[in-house]
Amino acid sequence: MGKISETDLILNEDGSVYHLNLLPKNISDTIIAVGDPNRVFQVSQYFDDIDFEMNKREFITHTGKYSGKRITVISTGIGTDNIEIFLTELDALVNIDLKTREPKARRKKLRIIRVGTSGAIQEDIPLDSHLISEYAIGFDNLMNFYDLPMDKFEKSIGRALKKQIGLNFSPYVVKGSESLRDLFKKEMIIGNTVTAPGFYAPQGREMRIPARYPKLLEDLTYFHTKNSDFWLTNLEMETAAYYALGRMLGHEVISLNAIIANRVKNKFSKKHTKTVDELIKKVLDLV
Ligand code: R1P
Repeated sequence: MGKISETDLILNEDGSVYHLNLLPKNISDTIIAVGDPNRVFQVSQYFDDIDFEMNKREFITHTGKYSGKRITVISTGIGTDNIEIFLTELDALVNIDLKTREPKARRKKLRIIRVGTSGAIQEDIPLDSHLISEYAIGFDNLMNFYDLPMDKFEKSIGRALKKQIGLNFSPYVVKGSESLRDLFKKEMIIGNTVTAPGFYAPQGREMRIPARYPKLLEDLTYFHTKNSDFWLTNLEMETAAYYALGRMLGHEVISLNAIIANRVKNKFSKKHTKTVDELIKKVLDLV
């Protein structure tokens, strides 16, 4: 690969990447990613010091130290389209020489940990628990524009879901980082997460207009493969894009979910800020 053009890799006047507005020196190799921009402050309040702050659009960044570890926390806003921008620009910061616009010969691996909120779709997953996404299932169309390598098992889950729900596309299925899963698993439920391209109909909610798949939630709750113990556990809006692009770009990525709703019981947490806070503290201590 040669030089990347000015319109493919857009840089700001100070040399920073276009949307994140960051230079390579502004980030650590360990990144905590959150959806809600306010959650950046909820994380960095625990830092011993903050040596860098930036905000542009929904992407707020704080870099600092926690117990001697340098950590960056960045918000992404909602949705897989934002995650594409986020991961591509983060990767450019470490794996492209921004001066020569050429990919570096030695690739760097980042550790990226999503600390998000999510709704459980199994009755026995308690409100205010913490769940690690082992696999992610993407109902969005981002991966129609990339050639994501999937193994036989991942492809079979996608096909089975297409059939069961009667979708006119196969969802993409991708596993997260095993080493990061093992780092956090003592403290959390392990599950498989459905990433939806919207909050309402794509997650089985109906308000004033009818949804195309009225049985979506039920189909997801009862989806189960015969030859393996594979259940779907929760719904959110980013994890599949994290895992898919993480795999393609070669970074370690894991998604951790504060379960703030149970969709089967129709219950929403009364202490969701505390539940997220407890997740943040676990992550900071273990990472
Ligand atoms: C929807 O309310 C948002 O909350 C969840 C979903 O993935 C979506 O981004 O995660 P965050 O709380 O991390 O944003």
